[in-house]
Amino acid sequence: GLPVASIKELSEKHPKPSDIKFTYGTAGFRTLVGILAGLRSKKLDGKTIGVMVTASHNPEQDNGVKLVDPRGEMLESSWESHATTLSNASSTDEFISALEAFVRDAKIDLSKPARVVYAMDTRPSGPALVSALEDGLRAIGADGRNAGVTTTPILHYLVRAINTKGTAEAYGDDSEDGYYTKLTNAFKKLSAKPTPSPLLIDCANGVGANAAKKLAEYLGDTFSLVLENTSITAPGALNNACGADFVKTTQKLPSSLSNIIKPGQRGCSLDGDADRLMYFHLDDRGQFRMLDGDKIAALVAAFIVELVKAAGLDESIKVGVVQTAYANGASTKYLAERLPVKCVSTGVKHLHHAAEHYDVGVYFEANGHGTVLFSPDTLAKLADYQPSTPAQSTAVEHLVNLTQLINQTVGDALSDMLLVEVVLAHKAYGGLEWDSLYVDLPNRLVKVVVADRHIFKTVDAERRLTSPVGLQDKIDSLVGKYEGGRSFVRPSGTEDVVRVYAEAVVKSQADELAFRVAGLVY
Ligand code: NG1
Ligand code: ZN
Repeated sequence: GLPVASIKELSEKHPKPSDIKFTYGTAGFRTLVGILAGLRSKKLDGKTIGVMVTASHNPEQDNGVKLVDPRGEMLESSWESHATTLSNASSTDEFISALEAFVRDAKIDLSKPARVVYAMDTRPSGPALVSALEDGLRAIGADGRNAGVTTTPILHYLVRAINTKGTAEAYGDDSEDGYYTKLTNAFKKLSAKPTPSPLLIDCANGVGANAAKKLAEYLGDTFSLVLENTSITAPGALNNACGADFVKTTQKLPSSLSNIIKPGQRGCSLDGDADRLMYFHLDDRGQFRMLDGDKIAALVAAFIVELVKAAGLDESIKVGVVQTAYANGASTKYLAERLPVKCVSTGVKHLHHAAEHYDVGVYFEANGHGTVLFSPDTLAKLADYQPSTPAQSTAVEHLVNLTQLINQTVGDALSDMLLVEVVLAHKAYGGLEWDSLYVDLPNRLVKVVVADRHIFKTVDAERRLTSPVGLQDKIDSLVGKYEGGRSFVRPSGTEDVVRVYAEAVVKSQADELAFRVAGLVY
C-alpha cells in the first residue's frame, strides 16, 4: 500500500501558501505534484515523467506546475482531472484516502520504479514549490532528477530524450548541451547566405534570457543575437511591460526597446518560460508592425509545402495547419488557399492532438505558442527517399534538418525563432516582405465579467453558442451588419470571464462590433 505515514508527515510540511496565486496547468497542490508524478511514472512502468514549475506569461507573483508525459507531451487529460479532484481535498486524511482510492481505481502497481525530472523558471516562489515537489517524490519513493532553472521547452526535450535514449527514436542527448547542440547544428546546416542581420530578443526578464545567452554561444558567429530585458533577479520585472503576452495583448513595442530598435530592424519577444514567441519589426517610417503566431504559421507552413513539392513528395506527404478561432481571418484565408486548415478549441493540447493527424502538422496559437509535428511515417519516408534530381536531394535534406531544428514536443520560442530565421533567409525576406504575406484584419478582444460564465456553451470549435438560447442569433444578425464581420463568444478556461472577439475590415468597426456583442452578453 501507500507509505501513508511518510506522505502525511511530508504533506503537512507544505501547507497551501496564501501568498502564491496558482494559475497555470494542473495547479493548486504542492506535495501532491511529486506523488502524482511518481504514480504516473509507476503506471507507465518507470518511464520518466516531467514536472515544470512555472506560471508562463503570467505575473511574477503567480506560480503553478505542469506535468509532462514520457514523449514530452502534456499530461493525459484524464489524469489532469484526477489531479484536480485530489487537490481539492480539505485535510491530509481526506487527501490520503482520495489517493488510496485513486491508486486502486487506476490499478497502479506501487512496486514499480518511478522516475521524475523537474525544473523551474526564475520566479522567486519556485524554490519552495520545488522543495515540496521533492518531498512528494521522496514520500512515494520516486527517483528525482533536478534539471535546475530552465525553460519549459527544454524540460519537455529532456523528458523525451531520457525516455528514448538508446532506441531507434533517440531524440538527442539528455542534457541542455544536447538540446543546444541539436538545434544549432541543424540551424548551421540550414543556413543560407548572407548570414541574417542581428536579431533583437526581448527575454521578458525571465529564464529565456539564460537560454538565449547559451544559444548565442552555440551559434557563434553564424547568427548574432542582441539580448534585452534580461534582468532575471530584479523584483517584479518578469513579464512586466515586456514579453510575448504584453506585445500580443497591447499590440505595442515594449517601451524598454523603443530606443534600441532601429527602422527596418526585426525583433522578437519570449514569454516568462520561453514557450511563446512574438515577432515584430519597425518599418522604414519607424512604424511598429507585429508578426504574431498566425504570421509565423503562414510563413512556416508555406515554406514546408514548397519544400515537400520541390522534393517530389507532395503526393505522399500531406501538410496541414491547425488554428483556433482567435486566428486572424486573413491568416486563415492565406493558409486555406495553400493547404488544409483545421480549427479546434482553445488550448495547446487540442492543437497538438489535431496536428498529429497530419503527415506534417503545423500549429500555432495567435499568441505565439506553436510548433510543427512530423509523423513517424513521414520521418521514415524522408529517411528512405531516393531523390532523382539534385534539387530534390537538397529539398529532402532541408526537410530532414527541419525535423532536427524544430522542438516537436511543445511550442519552443528559441527553436521557433531559429525556424523563422531559416525561412526568412531562404526566402530572402525581411520583416516587410514577411509582413506583406497578408494584411491582418483589424480585431478586438474584450473580457466581460458575468454572473456565471458556465451558462455559456459552445460548439463548432467554440465559434458558436448553443446556450444561452437565442444569443447566437442576435450575434449573427449584428455580425451581418459589418463588412468582413466575424465575432464569437466563449467562456475563458483560465479566468472567470467571458471573452468576446470581433473582426471587421475597418478598425473602428471591429471595436464597435466587439462592444455591441459584449453588450448582448452582459
Ligand atoms: P482562455 O483563458 O481559455 O481564453 C488563454 C488563452 C489561450 C491559451 C490559454 C492557456 C487567449 C484568448 N486565450 O485561454 O490562447 O494560451 O490561456 O494559457 O489568448
Ligand atoms: Zn509560456
